This record gives sequence, structure tokens and C-alpha cells, in this order.
Amino acid sequence: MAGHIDAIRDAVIGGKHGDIKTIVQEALNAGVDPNAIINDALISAMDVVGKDFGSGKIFVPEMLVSAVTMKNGLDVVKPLLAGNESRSRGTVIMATVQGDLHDIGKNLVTMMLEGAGFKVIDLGVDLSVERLLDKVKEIKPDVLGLSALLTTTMPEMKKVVEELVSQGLRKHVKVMVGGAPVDRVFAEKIGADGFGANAAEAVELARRFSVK
Ligand code: B1M
Repeated sequence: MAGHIDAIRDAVIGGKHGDIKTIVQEALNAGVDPNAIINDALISAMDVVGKDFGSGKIFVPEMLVSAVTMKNGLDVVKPLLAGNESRSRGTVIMATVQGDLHDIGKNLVTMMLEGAGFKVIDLGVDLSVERLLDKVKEIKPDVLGLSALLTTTMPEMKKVVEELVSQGLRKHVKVMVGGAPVDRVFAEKIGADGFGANAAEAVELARRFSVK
């Protein structure tokens, strides 16, 4: 088992985007738990990539290739997580806030929510406050999930909550926030309903928010 996990980690860190699907499939064939592949291999590899980027050991192109590699790996695991439950537990909008193009964490949360039986409308990345508000009015979700990976884009989350209040929509939708620089204190400060440190916590929160 450890050999498969290490092989996936090494492939993501080394940016082996063409090989990763085979390596993940081999791990699955050998009986490795899909959740272990996500948490102990794919996410853990991106932590190493992030540290290497932060310390100047690698640069944006290498980080991007690792991100693509991780995404390719997730694609193989995704069908095993989604659609485990037949009835929708509620509707969740997911998006990254304006200025933020980091979508791996958001995609992971989306996948886990779908796997837990939620209907998820993934609006993608770089969503302006105006567009998010339009979508909330149109879709009327139970939960609005916002992701941010940059300290410079976190304030967008506050703007979204403020705009929901000023347009009288706040009591109709729960706001869930997450992303590496976000924490519980920040979530409380901006008036969000909850913070998810990871995809599993996000699912727990969404369950609590939309009891159906
Ligand atoms: Co960027 N980047 N990046 N990057 N990048 C970080 C975030 C950074 C910390 C790297 C570093 O310096 N060490 C740094 C931010 C520093 C800061 O703000 N203080 C940074 C920077 C600076 C930048 C650029 C500005 C670099 C440049 O161009 N000079 C640029 C900005 C682009 C933009 O957004 N406008 C940039 C670009 C990129 C790439 C495009 C190359 C690529 C993104 C590719 C993509 O996403 N499609 C990238 C990557 C890959 C990273 C790192 C290495 C990895 C992020 C990631 O995918 N992690 C990252 C360093 C790091 O975080 N280790 C870094 C794995 C992912 C599964 O974790 O997203 O945290 P995460 O999601 C978790 C939880 O946070 C949570 O659940 C997930 C699963 O556990 N979660 C939620 C996330 N959203 C949630 C929502 C919820 C609940 C839980 O409810 C709604």
C-alpha cells in the first residue's frame, strides 16, 4: 500500500501528468482506499509542492504541472466518490472568489459533496460579487460555498456576505468558506455561517446546513 501512495506522491511532485492516471489506477486495482489516495498522496504531494514553491526551489511552471498532474489523478478517483446516495440532500453553489484561480481544493470539495448526495452547481473560478449574487437569486441554493487560496482574495468573501445582507438574501442561504489561508476566526469575523478546514469538514457543514 505504502508503495502505491509513495508512487502517486512522487508522480505529482515530479509533474508526471501523463503517467498519473495509470499509477492511480494501479493503486486502486491493488485495493488502496480512494480516500487514502486523495488525502495521503494527492493532497500531501501538493503540500510539498507548495513548500518547495514558497522556498524558491521550484517556480510557477513546475507548480502548474504538478497541479495538472493532481487534477488528472483526481479524475480517476472521482467516479468512485460521486453518486453514492440516490436522493439530493440539498443544493450547494461552489466557486472561487474574484481574482482567485486556485480550483483544486474547490474541485475536491465539490467532488466530496456530490459523493455525499448534494446537488452541486460549480460556477468555476474568479467569480465577482455581482455574478455570485445573481446566481444565488437564480438557483436559490441551500449553501453558498466560497473558496480562496490567496490572502489578497479573502476580502472578496466579506464583500459577498455584505452584499447578501444588503440585498435581503442573507437569511435564505448559508455561507460556507474555506481555502488554505481561511480559518474559523476569519469566517466568524466576516459573518459566514461556517468554515471547512478540508473537504470532509465541508461535507459535515453542508449536512448540518441543509437538513432534508
Ligand atoms: Co498558487 N499560491 N499562486 N498556484 N498555489 C499558493 C496558494 C501559495 C500559498 C504558494 C506559496 O507561496 N507557498 C501562494 C499564496 C500566498 C498568499 O496568498 N499568502 C500562491 C501564489 C502566490 C500564487 C500566484 C500569485 C503565483 C504567481 O503568479 N506569482 C498565482 C495566483 C493566481 C491566481 O489565483 N490569481 C498562483 C498560481 C498558481 C497555479 C495556477 C500555478 C496553481 C493553481 C492551479 C489550480 O488550482 N488549477 C497554484 C498552486 C497549485 C498552488 C499551491 C502549490 C497548491 C494549492 C492547492 O491546490 N492545494 C499553493 C500552496 C499550498 O497551498 N500548499 C499555492 C491542494 C488543495 C487540495 O488544497 O486548495 O487548500 P486547498 O483545499 C483544501 C482546503 O483548503 C479545503 O479543502 C481542500 C481539501 O482539503 N477547502 C475548502 C478549499 N476550499 C474550500 C471551500 C470550502 C471548504 C473547504 O467551503 C466552501
